[in-house]
Amino acid sequence: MSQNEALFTAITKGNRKIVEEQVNACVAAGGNVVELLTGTMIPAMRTIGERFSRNEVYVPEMLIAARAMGAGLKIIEPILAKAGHKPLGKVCVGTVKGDLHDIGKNLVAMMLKGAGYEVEDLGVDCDTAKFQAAVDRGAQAVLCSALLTTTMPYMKTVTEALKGKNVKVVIGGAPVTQQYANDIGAHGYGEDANSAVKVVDALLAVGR
Ligand code: B12
Repeated sequence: MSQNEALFTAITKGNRKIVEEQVNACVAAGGNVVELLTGTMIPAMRTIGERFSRNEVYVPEMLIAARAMGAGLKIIEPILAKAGHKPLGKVCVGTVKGDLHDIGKNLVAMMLKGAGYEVEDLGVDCDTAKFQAAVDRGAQAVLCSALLTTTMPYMKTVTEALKGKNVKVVIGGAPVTQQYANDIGAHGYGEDANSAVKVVDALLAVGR
């Protein structure tokens, strides 16, 4: 998979204008936006995380990189979402309590919309009451995201609060593993936004 160097650098440097220009140029040329996302944009965010770990950049740099990434995602979102069909099912997505990371969660929401689900985005810092209310509004699957090892345990709280309800709990995020999902009794785990769709398809018995 080839990498768009200009876009990669623009995300890592938090240059929103160039990110928008590069993504728009790809769209205008009829390029593959999924490839742009997985081959360039997500690796750029991973690189920023590695630099943060090495103390080469700090929170403000992470934040401007995230904003630049968000601007690019905004352009891609309507292209990924196929409008005008009957939803395959209703799901909700949220980042758990105490956690403000939303890029991965937004991607998961985007991919599920694109795959034909009705998606309620609950935002960040979601407590169990928020997830429960979405289930009461008809969500058949709850997708929880966590990026911090300190907020990950809240997924157990959510899973336990929803036990006995007619809903599937799927978890994901950088520190989360299949083993952790098994340990806390979640119904599913996905390592990325594509696998989120596959896991939800399987749990809700949606055939493609
Ligand atoms: C950008 C960023 C920020 C931004 C977030 C902006 C935003 N709007 O999201 C800001 C600057 C606010 C931030 C703040 C903090 N951050 Co931060 N951040 C990151 C960074 C660099 C990138 C995260 C990201 O967007 N990745 C790109 C997306 C696409 O990947 P992703 O989120 O993993 O999502 C993918 C998969 O995980 C999966 N997925 C995600 N969710 C779900 C859910 C389901 C259901 C499924 C199936 C799949 C799935 O699919 C996604 C797409 O493929 C990471 C580094 C990293 N490597 O993750 C650190 C990182 C997560 N942050 C970290 C830290 C420490 C913090 C702070 C505590 C820093 C501080 N001292 O203040 C605060 C905490 C704030 C809070 N309460 O949440 C640490 C966490 C360490 C740990 N082990 O807990 C990391 C790992 C950096 C590091 N290397 O140390 N951060």
